[in-house]
Amino acid sequence: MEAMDYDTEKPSKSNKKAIIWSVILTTLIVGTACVLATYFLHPDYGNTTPPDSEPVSKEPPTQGPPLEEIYRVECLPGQFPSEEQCLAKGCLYGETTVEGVPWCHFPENYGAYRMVGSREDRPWGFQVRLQRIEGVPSQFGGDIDSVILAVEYQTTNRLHFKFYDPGNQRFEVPLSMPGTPESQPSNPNYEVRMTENPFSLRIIRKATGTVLWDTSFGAFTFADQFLSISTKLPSSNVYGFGEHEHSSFRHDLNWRTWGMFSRDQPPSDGANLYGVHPFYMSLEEDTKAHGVFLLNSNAQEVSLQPTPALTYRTIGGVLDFYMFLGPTPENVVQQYTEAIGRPYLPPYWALGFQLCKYDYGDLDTVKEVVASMRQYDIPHDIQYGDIDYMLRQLDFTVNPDTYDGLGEFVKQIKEEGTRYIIILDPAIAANETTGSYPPYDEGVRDNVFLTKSNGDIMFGKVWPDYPDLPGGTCPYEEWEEAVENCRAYAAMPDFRKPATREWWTRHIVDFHDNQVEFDGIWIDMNEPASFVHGSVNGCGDNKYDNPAFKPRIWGPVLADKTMCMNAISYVTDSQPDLQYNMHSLYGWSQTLPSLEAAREAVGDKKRSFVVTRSTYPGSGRYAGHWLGDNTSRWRDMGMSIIGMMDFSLFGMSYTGADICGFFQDTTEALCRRWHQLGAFYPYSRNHNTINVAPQHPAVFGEDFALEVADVLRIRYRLLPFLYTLMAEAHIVGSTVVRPLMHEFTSDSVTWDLDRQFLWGPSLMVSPVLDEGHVELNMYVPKGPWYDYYTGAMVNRNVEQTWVTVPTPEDTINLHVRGGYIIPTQQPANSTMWSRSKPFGLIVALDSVDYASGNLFWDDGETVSTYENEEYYMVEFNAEKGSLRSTITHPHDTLVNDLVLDDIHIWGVSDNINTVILNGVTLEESKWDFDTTKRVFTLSDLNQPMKTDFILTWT
Ligand SMILES: *[C@@H]1O[C@H](CO)[C@@H](O)[C@H](O)[C@H]1NC(C)=O
Ligand SMILES: *[C@@H]1O[C@H](CO)[C@@H](O)[C@H](O)[C@H]1NC(C)=O
Ligand SMILES: CC(=O)N[C@H]1CO[C@H](CO)[C@@H](O)[C@@H]1O
Repeated sequence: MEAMDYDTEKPSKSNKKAIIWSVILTTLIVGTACVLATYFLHPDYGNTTPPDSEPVSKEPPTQGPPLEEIYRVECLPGQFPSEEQCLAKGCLYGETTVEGVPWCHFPENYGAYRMVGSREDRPWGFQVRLQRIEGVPSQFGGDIDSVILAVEYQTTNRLHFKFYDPGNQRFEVPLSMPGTPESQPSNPNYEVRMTENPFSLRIIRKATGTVLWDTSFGAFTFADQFLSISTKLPSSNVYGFGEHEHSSFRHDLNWRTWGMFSRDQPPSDGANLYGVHPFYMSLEEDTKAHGVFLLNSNAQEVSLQPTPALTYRTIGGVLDFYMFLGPTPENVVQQYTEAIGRPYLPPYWALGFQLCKYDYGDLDTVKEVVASMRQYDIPHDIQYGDIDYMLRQLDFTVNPDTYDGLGEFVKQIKEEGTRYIIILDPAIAANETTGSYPPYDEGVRDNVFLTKSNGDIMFGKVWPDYPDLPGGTCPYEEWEEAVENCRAYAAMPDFRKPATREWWTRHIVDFHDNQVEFDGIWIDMNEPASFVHGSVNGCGDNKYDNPAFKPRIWGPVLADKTMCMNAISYVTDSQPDLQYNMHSLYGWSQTLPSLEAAREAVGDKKRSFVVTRSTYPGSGRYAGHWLGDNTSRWRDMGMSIIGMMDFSLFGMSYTGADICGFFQDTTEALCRRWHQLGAFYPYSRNHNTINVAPQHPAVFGEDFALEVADVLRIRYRLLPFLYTLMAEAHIVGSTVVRPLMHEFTSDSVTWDLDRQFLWGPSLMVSPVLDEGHVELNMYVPKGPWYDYYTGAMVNRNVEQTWVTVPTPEDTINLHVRGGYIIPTQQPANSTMWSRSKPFGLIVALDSVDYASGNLFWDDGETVSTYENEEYYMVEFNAEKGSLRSTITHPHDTLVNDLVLDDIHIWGVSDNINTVILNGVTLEESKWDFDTTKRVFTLSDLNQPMKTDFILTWT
């Protein structure tokens, strides 16, 4: 008996062979059964429902030979089990030297759930019941026996499917998503099939038969603190998932696992960063695209493998998926943002250049920096105050020693055209003398903070200092000592409570009215970040802070650098829950209340501005996002393009990285190139940290300052175009920073391009990203394309090609795509002045002399101008020999004093003798035709924007 027991646990070689055969046979049999049991569940396939008889329960999976490496899905992730422990879970064990390949993995056709009963049809789709198969070993315990899968056919291109526990209301993310439809679309582009035992799900694109999802892979698991599902993918082109530092836009499927849990973490390879975006887009082999969103906020990870396949693992909530069928990448983003909410339209001035630094030291230094911007005439729309404007880093205070007069200064620069943004961290200092710091006292009174289960406030520590430090500053250099001895207790507002939102608004409005008339708010440290782990008193032993499975997120515990998972955190006023579920929603939950408070503070129905560090799907509706605390390194500058492209997929169009880098001293060469690239960030801000060399545009001397002013003037010239793109993103959900892949999807070279990007469909930005380089190997997709600076064509009728272009130190490559018209405006030192300057047009003709474009214009700062029809919209169309404008949404008062002065038409094929504007021959002094470059330039037209025009040339 002893020997036999031993044999069962550790099969001898001959035993192993027998088992191998039995597995192969079982696999064949089960495999056939699966095919037979595949139901066509779409109504198009008639009323085929599963048989009512209960299928025979399956034996627990038998152990067999390890699978070929690319088919392996990890069993017991993160546990590194021994062979015995692995086999005991019904899994297979096979050592390999290939990094990332799991040793302990699920057998083929493994399944922990089967379908029971019949499919229940509903007006919106159907649901089925899944039952855990008896005898299948549990991975981490807490398995839920009975699970419902509800499949909603929401629209032709949107499928919603959710696995949940019918016996127990589990946490669901309080994001408002489209509701259950009353009926199904008549001919959806997808089809859903299932196998019964083990249960698996397949989603198929009807038009092509491409299988978009196939979960007959790995193991579907639904336990209290471990929910997992794997799917094969139709191709290796996977984009998205965040927030991470990705070294390529297209994912590396070579066994990478990405944790998602919001964390105060400077971008580092493999780290989970500030926001959470469980969304990916996949480009199928035939270049159709689809997207998948997992609506879940618990600590989670996704593992990518070369099969190609992926596995989701999360530790709470439900498995709530939305699939978007595209079929173009832009369609996918439009459909995704239709569901989670379209990006917000920032005020026009928020597209201007922005300047910031942590620890200017004092107001006089800020004044000097602002004066140096004026001195070199560098466009400057926004100046910031980081936490050093505060007294001891306390929200809603101004340091009376170093920033006395800040309120007056802000009033003055605003009159000159430069706005002011303040930072606010969520953490509220708790150690001020009672009565001296109303934000805390009133917060206690109104019960606005995260608490322990007994109702006492749970304290962390962030930046605010204790009031009584000797000499007023922290004498400790060492981090841990400073945290312990200098940092005050800090309470975290719970922004899901109405009382908190009232309290937050009250203090924001009060600060605006009585101290500093800021224009918008920058919300930082809202992961929420803390310098102690969990709380000042730890978290205690509990299942939320110590789950059996911890996804691959940084730090030894979930509460690393944040609040305890067992902190009480409200979903709604009447629904207390836990940080365990709400943690990654913290920054998201702070965003709308901050925007509403800022709007109330600035008044007059002005849009105001919020930029946030921590984000979740839907954050784009209310705010922009900077890419975090990057370092002043060449590689970080390059990766900022990928970061922006990722956020384009996540429905946030107002993004950018800190120009010249945040940590460490920048160099003049890096900072020069970074200003060139940053001039094309939708969110264009130069910012760096404390104790590093200043890096504002004027600090490197006159030549540098004038170069920065020049490249920013290109930005300002193009602002009407950028604003139109932002408006389109807001209206239809298109991307602003657009990967070339979105426009040239059938050109497989573009699938990997992430060192160049587009603004909308038509402006290509190709920066130098490497130190010392003065030429660039640049990809030019199918043309024609025109050089922005000269209007010369680079490739009429040439197929796509790589070219090496000289790119001197002071230049960034910009190209305009034939077929498009870009609206421009003469630049100025801020948008306050540029908005009244004459407009212009760049008309880049395609190979049949056609081009079109448009302009969206409003007052640039009132809320909901599109929704309230308080905007002006004009379309431009060029054909052979003519260009006309058509005002599609007139609004005379908005454009009364505005004119169009210059037009640049590129790629004109026939020579020009006569030019007629609105029926009148134009004097020759107003136009010029360069017969070599084929560039036709008109100037001083003085054409009113409030009337249509027709321009012809022969
Ligand atoms: C800071 O405030 C907390 C909460 O009231 C209190 O427990 C703690 O003792 C205070 N610490 C100091 C140094 O005053
Ligand atoms: C900005 O330019 C305008 C003219 O376009 C000028 O009147 C104004 O003084 C300038 N402002 C600053 C702050 O330099
Ligand atoms: C320079 C830069 O932006 N690098 C990284 C900054 O951080 C974001 C994430 O917040 C990354 O995506 C960028 O690649």
